Amino acid sequence: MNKPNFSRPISRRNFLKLAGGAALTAAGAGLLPQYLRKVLLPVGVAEAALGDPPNLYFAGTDGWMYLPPNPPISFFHPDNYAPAPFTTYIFGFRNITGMNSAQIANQKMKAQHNAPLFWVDQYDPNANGGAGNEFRLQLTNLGLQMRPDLTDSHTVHWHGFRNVIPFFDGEPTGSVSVPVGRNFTYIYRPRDPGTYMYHCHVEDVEHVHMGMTGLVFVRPLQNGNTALYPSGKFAYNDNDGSTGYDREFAMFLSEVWAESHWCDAHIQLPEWSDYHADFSLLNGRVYPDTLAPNGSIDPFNPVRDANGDLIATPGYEHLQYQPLSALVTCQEGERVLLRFANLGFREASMTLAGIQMRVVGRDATLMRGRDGTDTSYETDTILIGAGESFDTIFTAPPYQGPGPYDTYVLYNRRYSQVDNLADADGFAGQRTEIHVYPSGALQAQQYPNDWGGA
Ligand SMILES: [Cu+2]
Repeated sequence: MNKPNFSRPISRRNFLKLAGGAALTAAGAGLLPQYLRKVLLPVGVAEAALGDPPNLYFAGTDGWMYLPPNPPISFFHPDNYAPAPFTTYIFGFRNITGMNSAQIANQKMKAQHNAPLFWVDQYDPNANGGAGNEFRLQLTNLGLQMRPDLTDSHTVHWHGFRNVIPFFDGEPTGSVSVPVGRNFTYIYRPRDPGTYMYHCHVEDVEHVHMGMTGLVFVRPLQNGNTALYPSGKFAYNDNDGSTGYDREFAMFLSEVWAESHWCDAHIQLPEWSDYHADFSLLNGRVYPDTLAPNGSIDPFNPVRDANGDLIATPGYEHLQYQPLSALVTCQEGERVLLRFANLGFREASMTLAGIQMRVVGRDATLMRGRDGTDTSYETDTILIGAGESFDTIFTAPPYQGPGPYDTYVLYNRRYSQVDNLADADGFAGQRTEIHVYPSGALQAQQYPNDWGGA
């Protein structure tokens, strides 16, 4: 934290950075002069509130993940530093909520990709007896084990979140960021339901591409209204039940350019204008790993070992740090919400073969004109640019059998992104499956991307 220097005038930007730095710890907030505290902390947030336990606690660090090693890409992939079964160096986040300090320290070099999926409720000023339901996300920075020379800070920036003040932007020249060993608590009052993505905004071409990216969504106040749709679950405040759904699945698109990951591990500088993705990933995996089971993905009920480490599903040890499955399981007749977000650098063209999807939201906005006109539409393909999100709902077709379920394919129809430069037996990319079961075969979903006991 820079020492305040009041002997010369400070610009508004430095003023905010200074105050943000002071807020880096709960104790720091208490050091703010009264007038600064009033101006700079969100309304109603006293230092006592900053000391409340956060809803989630994340750490930024580096680590290893797995991508199919065959065919190898020059000497960049698989990385010869990578401990088996892993292949690829990453930066990323981990959910350390509820860990003790020893467990937290153990998570250095244990980043995951994509970053933990999480969700928050739309802000309701009447919640908690009128106290509201602010959401607190605390962030710490464990440093980069492979690159102690890089003392980069990290931030959490909700891309598309309509709260454009430096506290939430995370871009380091105009905002607050979290240096190694420090803590910062982001406090949100989300007012616009829908699907967003989040990423670290420091050195963002590098930190985003290296894996500090994930999906976050905001649940609408309309949730719980079983008169509009029996499940009481909605994507938006639609007032008519049109965005009601029975199951929901996050579909997060990202990319890996193997050379840049190798360079970061080997203390080399990648030339970012040479960018070309070798791998296109869906929920941090490539097909057929996209179909493998979830690890512990409910951020509010995390399951870990005694050291705090993620637990690999037996038989899928290579996916220990890629816990989010992309397999969709549902029963015939159910409405299924797919929440797409793309934080690769290229456009994707996601096709659901044989089932029409209805696009009900784009970029966290209900598809409805200002005069109320319904602008939702049906399609089997959505074209998602980098930084865009889509909410689509499909109705699962009748189960036909034989077999326990019917299979439909969800894939990126851009050949280079579903194929990932592979030969016939090589690694495949952004492709997964929809499994449609007969009625009564599955349990209700416990959390997004849950298979319902399939
Ligand atoms: Cu970062």
